[in-house]
Formats: sequence, C-alpha cells, structure tokens
Amino acid sequence: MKRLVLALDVYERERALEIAECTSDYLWAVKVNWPLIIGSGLKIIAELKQVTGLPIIADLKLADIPNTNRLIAEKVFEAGADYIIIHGFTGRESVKAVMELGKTIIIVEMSHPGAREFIQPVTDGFIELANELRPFGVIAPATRPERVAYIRSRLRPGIKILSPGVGAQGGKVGEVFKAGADYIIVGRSIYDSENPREAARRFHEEVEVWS
Ligand code: OMP
Repeated sequence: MKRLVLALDVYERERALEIAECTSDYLWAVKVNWPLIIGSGLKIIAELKQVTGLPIIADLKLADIPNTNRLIAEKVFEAGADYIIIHGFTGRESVKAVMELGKTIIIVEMSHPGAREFIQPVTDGFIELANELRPFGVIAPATRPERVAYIRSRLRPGIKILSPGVGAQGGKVGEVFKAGADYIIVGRSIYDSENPREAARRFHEEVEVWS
C-alpha cells in the first residue's frame, strides 16, 4: 500500500517534474507548496498530474475570511488539485468555504518547534472542528509521535492523519505509523538526496512494513 506523500518544495519546473516522475512508483500523492507554485506557476499542478498520474495536494495553508478562501480554492481546484490544506484557526465558516468546493485537509498541529507556542495549546479545538466537519484528513506532527497518538485517540474514525516531519525534521517512519498516522509527508530527504528515486524507494520499503 502506498502511504508516502512527496513534499515537492523546489522552485524549478523541470526539476519538479523530473523528481516527481522518477519517484512516482513509490508515492500515494504529490504535495505542492508555495515555493513550487511561486517558482513554476499554478499550471504545475496539471503537469505533475500528467507525468505521475497521482493525486495532487495543494498545501496552501489557507487562513483567510470565507470569501477569500473560496476565491483562492476555486482556482486551485480548477487547476487540478485534489486536496487543499487549510488552517482551522480562522473559524469553521472559513474552513467550510473550502470544503464546499473539494477535499480538504485541516491542520490540527504543526511539526516545527514553534508549534508549541500557539498551536499546541488549542489542538483540541481543531480536533473538535475536524470531528464536526469531517474533512478528508488532518495534519499531525511526525516530530511528536505521542501527539499523533493523542490526536488519533480523539479523532473520529475515518478521518485520515497525514504526518509531515519525517527525515529532515527528525521524525521516524515506524514511530509515526505506530502512533496512528495514515500517510507520511517527506520533502528534503527525498528531493535533496543524490538519488531521489532510491530515497523514495527506501521510505516506501519502511512504509510497507506498516501497511
Ligand atoms: P521536509 O521537512 O523537507 O520533509 O518537508 C515537510 C513538508 O511538510 C513541507 O512542505 C512543509 O511545509 C510541510 N509541513 C510541515 O513540515 N509541517 C507541518 O506541520 C505541516 C506541513 C504541511 O502542511 O504539509
């Protein structure tokens, strides 16, 4: 089973397409963030879909009023994105505005150390929001597997957990799946490696143990 998401945080179109194509055998999806959209334009979403045949997650971390979220999400889904990642702290109406247009992933807790400052204290609220609105999935930190386990224990069954922070940020594949994640998100450890295909294959091999 494929449970690996490639975080393709490069600027250049050619490089992005090359890495996505050579790793696609081992991926469930490709995640596109602002660096690639800024560097290569929104059309990169359709191009990546074409070369990989995989779902594309647009990691916009949307956090605006409902109308602006809607205006952005409309164009991004139109461009071919299958999922959009969104913040929950702007309130349920902002989240609903995106969910009405397509599949959504809500950030419940982030992976970097700074997430302890303002996000972790209110994680419970984001879990409740997800349980109420039932998005496709939520983001939970591979860097803190105990928090993934906590989130899993309170999250309505069926809502997927996608977990970034494996590799470059220190998270370990086994620990995060044991804690209850459904997918891991990996960027630098694949796209910055000398042989991205081989790096993705190794992650996939570890992933298979947990499938
Ligand atoms: P690497 O640290 O290079 O593996 O990349 C991780 C990817 O996941 C980047 O695209 C981040 O923007 C993203 N990410 C996090 O690292 N932490 C989070 O809490 C949330 C995300 C995300 O939403 O994908």
